[in-house]
Amino acid sequence: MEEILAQIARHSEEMRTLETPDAESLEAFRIRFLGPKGLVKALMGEMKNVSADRRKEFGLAMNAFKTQAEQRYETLREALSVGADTSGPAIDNTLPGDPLPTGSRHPITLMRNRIVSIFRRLGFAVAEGPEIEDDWHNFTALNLDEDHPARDMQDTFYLSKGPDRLLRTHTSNVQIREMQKGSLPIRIVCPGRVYRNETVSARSHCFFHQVEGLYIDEGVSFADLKQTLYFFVKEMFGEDVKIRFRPSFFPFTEPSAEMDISCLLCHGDGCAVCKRTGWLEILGCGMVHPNVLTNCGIDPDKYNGFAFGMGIERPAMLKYGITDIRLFSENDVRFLQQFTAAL
Ligand code: 2NL
Repeated sequence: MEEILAQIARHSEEMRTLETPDAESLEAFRIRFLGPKGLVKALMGEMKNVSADRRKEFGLAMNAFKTQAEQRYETLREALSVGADTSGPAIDNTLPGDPLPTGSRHPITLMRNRIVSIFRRLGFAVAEGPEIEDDWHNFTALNLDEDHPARDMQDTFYLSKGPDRLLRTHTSNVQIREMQKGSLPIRIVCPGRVYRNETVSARSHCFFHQVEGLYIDEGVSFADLKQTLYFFVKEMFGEDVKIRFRPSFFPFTEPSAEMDISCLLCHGDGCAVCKRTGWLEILGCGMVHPNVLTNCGIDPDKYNGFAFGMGIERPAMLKYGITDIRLFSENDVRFLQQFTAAL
């Protein structure tokens, strides 16, 4: 028994002083002390040679030895992993950094910016206004009578009735507000989101984007309107694109017209996109109705002007080959990351 206790004490001392500078010597420590053929197991096996009255004493000594071995092993193992790789710099400064993900502009934003920047070169300023509007600024001021179908709940999202609050159906409300300010002449474009109570499909959505334009001064002519829009189309779609005006009707303009451009895909030959007509309708326009000027406190005998309105989604779909309008508002990064133009 004394001999066994002396052995335990010797190995305990050996364990205390033993250093393991690398993974190999650490593993050797584990095998020597804690392995299946290690010292803890072997000395434990001496139990049978200990007399019954000293087994308790032996058991306590062996337990202490085993715990010491386990703790020492843990300490040595931690020291090794903390000090790991001290041979070279912990960080390789020569590696390239993690790339920062850069965003891309939304295709509607790209198209809006293109449209707006062309009109800015012609001296138009950008004006913005509320998306939640009262019925006077959205309808009444624009010469729509009380029973005009656009006012119907079927077509317009109402937030409240009496007083009426609604989601604007066009950005004309911004132009009405600019005219009410009374500072003339006015030359503005009004980009923004508008809402219509329509069934969502690949071709139409309950909200979309618009750019409207307004020019009010003395002696503005229909020729000014045509030349402004000619310039816009050439800048936007190229010199080769043909243009035509068709008479139309809007309550807020007189005379009114719709403007078509020759189909960008078939160049006028007729295809599925232009429904075999060779033409694409891109905007509505006209000379501002005198009633609208009067409603906004502008004297129609002194001033006149033109206005136009166009959607952004359709030209964006044409330009980028997008076939479903819902993609614009689904926020799928795989869709959004495809548009990398700078503008
Ligand atoms: C279309 C037609 C148009 C206007 C919008 C307008 C605004 C005021 C006065 C007169 Cl304040 N007119 N805007 C004029 C003609 C057509 O839009 O098809 N838009 C998508």
